[in-house]
Amino acid sequence: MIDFIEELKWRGMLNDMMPGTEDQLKKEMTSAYIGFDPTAASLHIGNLATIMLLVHLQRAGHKPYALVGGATGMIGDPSGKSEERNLLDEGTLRKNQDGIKVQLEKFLAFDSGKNAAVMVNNYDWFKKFGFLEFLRDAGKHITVNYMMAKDSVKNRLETGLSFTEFSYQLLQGYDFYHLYTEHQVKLQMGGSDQWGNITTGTEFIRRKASGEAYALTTPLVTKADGTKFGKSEGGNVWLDPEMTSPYKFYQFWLNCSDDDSHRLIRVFTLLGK
Ligand code: 383
Repeated sequence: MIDFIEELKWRGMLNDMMPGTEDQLKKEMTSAYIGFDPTAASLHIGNLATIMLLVHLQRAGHKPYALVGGATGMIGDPSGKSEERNLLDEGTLRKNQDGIKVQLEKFLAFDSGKNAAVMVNNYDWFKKFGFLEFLRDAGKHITVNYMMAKDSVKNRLETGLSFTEFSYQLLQGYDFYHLYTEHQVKLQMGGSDQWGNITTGTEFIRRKASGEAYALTTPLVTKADGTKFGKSEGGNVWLDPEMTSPYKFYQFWLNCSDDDSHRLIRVFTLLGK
């Protein structure tokens, strides 16, 4: 059986993890999740880098959860974004959500017994949540001071950040709490841009459930010019062949520099040492 953390280390896929994460993974079959917001009709290769975390997790005998952000997609994560986003309409969100689901299904084994992958949608628990109830049950556990210390908020204090986007970390934090209490999910993973949101979740779990949960991030895949593979910036490499043609997709990998390809082969393929 492969060791998940060792595997990530030699592949250069480990950015940061909370103390105790490795012990938890050694102790028992652990359920871990990553969230994907339906902000576009397709996932891109930046998302794929983190899907690979779930793939390795499952190959190491643990249980992967893929969360589709039906609710969080309605709000918009300010992490790594320098400007307020436009809200997406319901139709677009639904279409995006369906597309992303189909893509995620291709990478994980959903019928492999005990550690079969599970797909969840946070709209399922948020649709029943009233505003007052949310303020009392969720908001009360996290201080504004704590929320303001996150990079996603700090970086926007000059340029502006709506109350809507400011609240985003509470939604993601609450998701982790929900999955922890309902599905025993003890680890949340993501790109390094997600560290702040993930740790709001572990904080929630500590305060609301007196529980211990863990965080692990992978380095963001960067473009040749050092910038992030975002979804709303131009030049994305999409997984959907209608959005990035197979020709362009192939050319993208072929055109990678030799220096980059060593790194990329370790992240995007299952080839061994
Ligand atoms: C929503 C609800 C959760 C947990 C996570 C989320 C989504 C998260 C987010 N993620 C990005 C996205 O959706 O915005 N707030 O595009 C990207 N991820 C992954 C990875 C990444 C991040 O889907 O770094 C790149 O792909 O974490 O930017 O309860």
